[in-house]
Amino acid sequence: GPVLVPILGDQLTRDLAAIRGRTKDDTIILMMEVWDEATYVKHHKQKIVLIFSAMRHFAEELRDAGWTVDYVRLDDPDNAGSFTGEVARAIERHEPRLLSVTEAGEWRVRQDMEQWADKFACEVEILRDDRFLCSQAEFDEWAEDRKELRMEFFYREMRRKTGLLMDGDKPEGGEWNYDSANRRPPKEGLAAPERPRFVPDAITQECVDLVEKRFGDHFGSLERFEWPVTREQAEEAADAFFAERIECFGPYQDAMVAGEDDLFHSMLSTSINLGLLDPLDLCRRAEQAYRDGKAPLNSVEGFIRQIIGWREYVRGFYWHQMPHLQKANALNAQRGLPEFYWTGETDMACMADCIRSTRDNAHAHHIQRLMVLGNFALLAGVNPREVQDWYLVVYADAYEWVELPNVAAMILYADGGKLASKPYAASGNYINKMSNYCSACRYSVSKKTGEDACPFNPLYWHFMHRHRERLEANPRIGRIYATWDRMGADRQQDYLDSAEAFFDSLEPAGKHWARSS
Ligand code: FAD
Ligand code: DLZ
Ligand code: SF4
Repeated sequence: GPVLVPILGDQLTRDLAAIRGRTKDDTIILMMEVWDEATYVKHHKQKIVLIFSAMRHFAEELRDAGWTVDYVRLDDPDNAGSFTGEVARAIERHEPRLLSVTEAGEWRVRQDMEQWADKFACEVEILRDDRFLCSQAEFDEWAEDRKELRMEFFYREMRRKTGLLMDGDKPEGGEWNYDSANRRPPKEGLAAPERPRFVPDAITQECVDLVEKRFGDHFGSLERFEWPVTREQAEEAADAFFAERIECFGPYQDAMVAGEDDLFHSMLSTSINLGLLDPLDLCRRAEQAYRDGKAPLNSVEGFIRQIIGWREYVRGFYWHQMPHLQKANALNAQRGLPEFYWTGETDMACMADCIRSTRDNAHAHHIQRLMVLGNFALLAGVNPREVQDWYLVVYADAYEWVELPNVAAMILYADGGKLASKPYAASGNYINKMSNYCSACRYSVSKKTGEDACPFNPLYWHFMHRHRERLEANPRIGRIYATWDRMGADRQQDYLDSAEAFFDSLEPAGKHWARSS
């Protein structure tokens, strides 16, 4: 029999390990739209359209290149609904001599995959996903004996390994990290060049109709669907980023402007995660822009750090910390996720804008995810499982391997500080400095307590107060308690009362948006 090669929805490249060594006349590629994947959380509608459309387009790409593709659609009457069920059916159809698959990105799917050798009569091989620079073994070795797993040190290893922005054995320009140059607040009227937007073709439109019909009760808007769904479109999006936006990427990386949903970000995460773009190739292009004098070092280093630093690091961290990372709750946060994360109905102008962008685009940029939406969940003490589900549902680029470390460890400190040296807690001041949100908000960012005070202000102190025992010993935080102690009991009580009053006004999510009951 032939070799059967299942390709998962986020493995859409002909460079994939399981495709690379195969011959066309001896291989059947299997692609499966399955109910379990579309509903293990109730993904944003755009996320499902994106993945189905990109899968269907990739199947065409493969067929055009002469491969045999067995493509199972969601509404095929015999669809078994799961990867394992569909692989079993395909084995009956094709009687392969070998099942060759590239390891799944997520724990949940890899657990299933590891059963396949026992379940199926044919031989099974699981290949390493070498779209990532750093293998699990390499990460585990790096992490061994380290108490703290700081990205910065991992990142330097990756710079050396790839030779990106290296000047011999020294970092280009003398520093490894130019983050301090990447915190410019938005100036009045800051706006970025329009990025390319991709009009749905017939294949995408069919997916839109399918999702409206089958997943109509999922979160999110389908009014504008503009994501790249093919390799050519993704390349066009990358070209536009390198031509028009990378120059300002660095300085305005942490800036937020109401209604400006992309600013100078690359908007390439969906394409990278699907396999439409190669991350190392993008880094090389960024370096070239610097060498050609088209982009400053701080922009290029920042971009490269996000990819060979953060992206590789969180993936290593995920596998290193699974499965317990899913349940981690070091700060014992128990509050339900407020309803407004789903509806956007809140008077906090910053939260409302970030949630609107999330609903309209299945996207928000990094600092919105971190310092607005994430910071609020941290300060309010929202249960990590509910926050994890939300992030996994709402972003088109969300897969558990990248979402979970960012949510549990980066924003919520639920891992107790393995990833971050301190919680990313901030009061309204930070958001005011880095955005134009506060001028249009019904709350006053300069008011510290009382009804009109920016909720981030009392929430910040409530958080610091309730976690004093754990945080006081941390040298990067401890001195904050000197400020708190100097306030005196009345002022402290005002803060705590204001925070409690705000908590009382929160409505927990009513209907179960993230998971089917
Ligand atoms: P850019 O700002 O242009 O950055 C370039 C690339 O760097 C991104 O495309 C991405 O591949 C990579 N990158 C940047 N930051 C990170 C990071 N912290 N972790 C991993 N990769 C990074 N990214 C996802 O791809 N999927 C997620 O589910 C996801 N969830 C997140 C949840 C939280 C709470 C936070 C704080 C961040 C999350 N991120 C996630 C990281 C980051 O916010 C997105 O990658 C980024 O906003 C994507 O937009 P962009 O392509 O314009 O990124
Ligand atoms: C996210 C997703 C969705 C919504 N649907 C599918 C699908 O029907 N078929 C598929 O192959 N992949 C899908 N995916 C992506 C998978 O969840 C992702 O490839 C794995 O979880 C990675 O471990
Ligand atoms: Fe957000 Fe507070 Fe500013 Fe309002 S005042 S936009 S709640 S930071």
